Amino acid sequence: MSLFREIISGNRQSLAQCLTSIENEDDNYHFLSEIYGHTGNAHLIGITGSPGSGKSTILNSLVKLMRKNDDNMGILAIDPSSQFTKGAVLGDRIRMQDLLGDKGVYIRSMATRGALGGLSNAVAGSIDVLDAAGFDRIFVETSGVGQAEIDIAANSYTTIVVLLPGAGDSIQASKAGVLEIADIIVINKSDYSHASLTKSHLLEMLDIASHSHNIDNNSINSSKNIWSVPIVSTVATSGEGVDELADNVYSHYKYLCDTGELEVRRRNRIRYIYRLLLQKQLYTRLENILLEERSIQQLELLMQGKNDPYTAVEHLMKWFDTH
Ligand SMILES: Nc1nc2c(ncn2[C@@H]2O[C@H](COP(=O)(O)OP(=O)(O)OP(=O)(O)O)[C@@H](O)[C@H]2O)c(=O)[nH]1
Ligand SMILES: [Mg+2]
Repeated sequence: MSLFREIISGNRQSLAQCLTSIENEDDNYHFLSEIYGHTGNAHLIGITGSPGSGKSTILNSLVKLMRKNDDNMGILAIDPSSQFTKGAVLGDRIRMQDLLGDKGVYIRSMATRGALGGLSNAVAGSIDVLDAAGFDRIFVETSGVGQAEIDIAANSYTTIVVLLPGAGDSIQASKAGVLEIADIIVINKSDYSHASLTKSHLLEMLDIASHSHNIDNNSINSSKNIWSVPIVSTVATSGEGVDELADNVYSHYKYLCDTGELEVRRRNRIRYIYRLLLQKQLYTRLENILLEERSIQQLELLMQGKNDPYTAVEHLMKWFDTH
């Protein structure tokens, strides 16, 4: 049986093999294009937040709870910080121990690669493979750092942002624009003090944000089309509040379906992947251009002070446009 057929029929070993090949950035465009026709059915859910905020522990309780509906769950735990992250990867597995024996749950950790856009491409491709493999809900966990956050929002239909009690975290989140990508906010470790203060602080900030948003767009939205971002307090280690989080995940999906927003987000994701792939191809082409005789000549002229970089690049681009 082909690898494609085996994945579609639920073979976990083939699935793992395929995800490894994506992570290694092997040339698998042909395979991914074959898979693509079988995607588009899963609910894609991103969970982001600062390192150690409790994302994996939340997923452990949340997925266990949501499994009661018999949905198959895929979890991709992304570590954007380094290539040498076996510690963090192991940490994720330990936190999600309750799920390890469940045949309806598949957990995969993924570390970053050096090449530009490597991780972004790998995340998008892996999600598609899990989708084609028939998982009903796919969770993508990543620590909120720069590009990883953008990737998670672009790849998800529902984005959960995890914050910690204490004003610092919420202020930082608002500055970094994290609140803009949140569909659901979780204040985890609510067993620590300041949890309720953080919640009221966040509510205030969300209120200001939604007002300025409405003024900016001069929009008259009917209230049923507006999703007001819920703030859920949790203690992931005991499972407290996780049922409320699960309810919100279901409600958000219903909202997406009922309002047509799901289609909007699906299209946005397609646009994002299209751009990502094109970017990667053009980047490879750029690397080749730099090795071309004409480019080396231009560089040599620059080094000798016989030209300036602006004219050199213009000259080169004109040459490539006509060749
Ligand atoms: N007190 C308390 N501890 C918690 C809670 N949730 C998680 N923890 C602990 O916080 C630590 C980090 O939890 P993780 O679930 O690994 O956090 P994470 O966000 O997945 O971490 P990274 O994947 O490394 O970014 C662990 O020691 C958890 O046991 C909580 O609600 N209360
Ligand atoms: Mg984790």
